[in-house]
Order: sequence, then C-alpha cells, then structure tokens
Amino acid sequence: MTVRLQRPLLIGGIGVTLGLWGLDSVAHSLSGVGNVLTLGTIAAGGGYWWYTQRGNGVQAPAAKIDLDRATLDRLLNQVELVIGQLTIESPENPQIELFKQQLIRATTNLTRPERQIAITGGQKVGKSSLMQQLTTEPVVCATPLKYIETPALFTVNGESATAARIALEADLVLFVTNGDLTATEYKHLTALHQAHQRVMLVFDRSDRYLPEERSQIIHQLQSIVSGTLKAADVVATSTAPTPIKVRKIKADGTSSDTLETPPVDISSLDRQLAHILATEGEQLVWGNTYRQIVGVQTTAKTALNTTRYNRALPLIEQNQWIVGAAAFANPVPALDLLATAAVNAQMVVDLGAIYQQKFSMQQAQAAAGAMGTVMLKLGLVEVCTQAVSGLLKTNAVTFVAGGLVQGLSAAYLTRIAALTLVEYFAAQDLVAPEPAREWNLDLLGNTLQNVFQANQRVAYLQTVVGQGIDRLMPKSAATEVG
Ligand SMILES: Nc1nc2c(ncn2[C@@H]2O[C@H](COP(=O)(O)OP(=O)(O)O)[C@@H](O)[C@H]2O)c(=O)[nH]1
Ligand SMILES: [Mg+2]
Repeated sequence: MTVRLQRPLLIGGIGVTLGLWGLDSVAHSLSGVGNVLTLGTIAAGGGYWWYTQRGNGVQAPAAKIDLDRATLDRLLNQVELVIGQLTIESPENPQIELFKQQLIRATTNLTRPERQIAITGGQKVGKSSLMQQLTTEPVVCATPLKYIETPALFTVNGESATAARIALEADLVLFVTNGDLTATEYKHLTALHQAHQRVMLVFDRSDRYLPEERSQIIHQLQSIVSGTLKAADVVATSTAPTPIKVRKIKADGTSSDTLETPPVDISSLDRQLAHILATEGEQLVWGNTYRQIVGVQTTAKTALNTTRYNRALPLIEQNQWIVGAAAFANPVPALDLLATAAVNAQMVVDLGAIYQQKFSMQQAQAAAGAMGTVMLKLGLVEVCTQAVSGLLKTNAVTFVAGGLVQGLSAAYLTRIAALTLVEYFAAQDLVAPEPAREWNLDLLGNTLQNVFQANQRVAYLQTVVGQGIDRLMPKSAATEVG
C-alpha cells in the first residue's frame, strides 16, 4: 500500500549533542517571577526552606520585585496586550469584557481613600477580640479604615482558602498568633508577603506571660520573621486579658484575694498601624492593585492559551497520523529513528506560529533534534514501542506487526512531542515582542517528562492504538484478521 504524505518528514539533527543538558536538572517553575497568584503556589516557594536554613546563617532570598507606579503601569500594559491578543485570536470570547472591567476596577482602586485591614490567623488566637478592640477604640489616623476578620486559617473545613483570599484582597493584614510561630504560620505569613501583601505580626494573649517572657517572645518572633517583616511590625497585644488573682495583705497580717482584670493593651499595634498608614498609604494600595492585575493576567493568559490549544489540537492530530502513516509504510531500520521522526521541524514552526513564536527552519530543526535526543535519553521510544506491541497482541494483527508497531509508536510519540511544545509555548510570553528566542532546553526537557508521564496511561495508549489501526490499516486487511 502507499501512503501519501501531505508534507515531507524532516529527518535530521539526531546527532545534536546536549552535553550541558542533564535530564535530572532541578524543576523549573513555569510561571515567571512576580506572577505569583494563589497562596498555594507561593507557599510552595522557598519560605519554609529558608526558615529551616536560617540557623545556618543563610540570608533570605530577595524574590519579591520592588513595587512602584511604573512597575504597575508596565504590568497593566502587558495585561492589556494579552487581552488585545485574545481579542484578535478569539473575538467572540465572552471573558474579554470581564477582563476589561476588572482592569478598570484595578486602576480605579488606586484612588480609593479607604484602607481595608484583614485580621487573620489560626483558630482561637484572638482575632475577634482584636477586631472588637480596633472597632471600639479606632486607630487615630486620617485614613478611613475598614476591618474584616477572616475565618480561621489551618482548619480542615475548607475555610482556610476563603481566609487566604480575604487576606489577599485587603490592603494590609494583621496576622495574629500566640507566642511561638509554627512552621505553618510562618509559611503562610511569608506567602502573603511574597504576594506583595503588607503584614503585621500580632502576638495576642500576651497577658498570659510575665513581662520578661513577653519581651523574649517578641524578640524571638522578630528574629524568625526578620527576612520578611521589620522588627517594628511585630507587636504584642492583650485584647481580652484573663482576670488574675490578686492577694492583698492587710496591716493586721491577714490577706484577701480578689480577681482583677489587667487592662487591654493594643497600644503598640495602634502606633505602628498609624505609622504605616501615614507613611505607606499609597504602597498599600499598589500592592492591592498589583494582586488584582496579576489575577486578571493569569485568567486572561489561560483564556488565550485555551484558544491556542484548541487551534493546535487539529494540527497535532494531523501531524500525528502523517508521521504514523510514514513510519507504517516505510518502517525505519532502527527504532531510535522514530524519535527523530516524531519531532519534525515543520511541526515546531507550525505550533510556534499558533503561539506567536516565530522560528526559522534552522532553529526549529535544532529544537526538534534536541527533543528527539531527550526522548531517546528518557527511553520513551522503547517504553512506547513495548507498550504498543503489548496492546497489539490482543488485537490479532500480528502479520503487519512490524510496521504497525512503528506507525503507532511514531504517532504516539509525535503527539507527546507536540503536546510538549504546546505546553512549553504556553509558558512563554504570550505576546512575543521579538521573533525567534533562545530555547530553554532544561525547561523543554522537563516539560517533555511531565507530558509523557501525564499521557502514559494505558487507556490513552489504547485509544491511539485503536484509532491507529483504523487509520493506518487498509479496511479490508483489518476486517480479514479481525
Ligand atoms: N488571656 C487572653 N485571652 C484572650 C485574649 N484575646 C482573646 N482571648 C481569648 O481567647 C479566646 C479566643 O478569642 P477570639 O478572639 O474569639 O479568637 P478567634 O477565634 O481568633 O476570633 C477567647 O476565649 C478570648 O477570650 C487575650 O489577649 N488574652
Ligand atoms: Mg473569631
């Protein structure tokens, strides 16, 4: 039988050496620095690692970008580009209007006079008592303030996520703790800070300690969070002190016990809060606006990538079966060559075009060659051909097994390669300012591994094999043996 190719297969580049490229290289983050969004993602960062390393004198990493109006404007500009691009590529997308409104809201936010302060922390740490005190005895400052108590953090009922969201939506967070800061609390506090949230650490219920213990605890807290918060941002309060027994000895030597409640004390909190509001009022809103814009950016990017993915899929399918049919009709002498066939340069160029990444044929060839080499290094060809052979045994089509195994494996590997490219491109700048960038081979390799693992399921392979038999085998032959 003959299989007509709609497009020549570009075989080459198998000898590309990748000396620098260790396959076990450290995991790379797909998102750019500064694009922190969910607390989960940020919490997964280096915060706790750093905390545990501090004993060794390791300095805090300066991961956070400096925030100012210019940075905000640049970010805003980027997001507008993404939305503009989405409008070009998917004009009917109903989300576009929403994104635009969210951006308008984010910019209006910059002129909002009021400051919102979230009170957060674990269960029963004194959040409500603090809220009560702050509302009955307002902080003296020129700014109108609004307080909100979040649900308790670190609970299993799912309220933690709500608490985290509320805290990120506010302009400043009062993070309430009692004495020792747990690793979990530390992680959360650091994550808030990384998201450009202004945080004060409030050590409440401090009345339960003697004065010297209290100052010891404060010092300890200050040193634990020193990479994140200034010492002045760590304060002790007692918002609902417990009555204590006071023994009075009279002149005649007899004594009487009375219960006395120590006074509420939130004075250091009041002072620092007033100071922050007076000196950083604008920055608080910048941080808030930043988080809002990043939120829009993330959803807009997802929308754009979804559009592109939907356009890429038919191309991937087509390519997969072209390559599969070629390998079926003309089996290669060495299975390793399948890896080379699976990532052809034209596919790199075509998928790149969907993702606004322009590549010269030469660059595409280098990338394709590099990917083919990684596929070999990972043993994907072997894993794949063995799995396909295994599945074919149950299909009773052994008489063409040689070519068919190759055809199906090539199709499957092509799909893996294409999905890898798609994922890789999706992680790049979505609106490429300049053509032809350098390939990040580490990232490409890691993406390939992830995509392969995600698509390794037998059920999925079975689908490819099923479709492949239909497509690659002439109907008559398939029914004869079937
Ligand atoms: N001794 C003492 N107890 C406090 C203090 N603040 C709160 N509490 C008590 O701690 C418990 C939990 O307080 P609450 O404000 O409801 O904590 P929330 O669950 O974080 O809102 C209550 O029994 C409060 O009376 C304080 O400053 N000192
Ligand atoms: Mg409460």
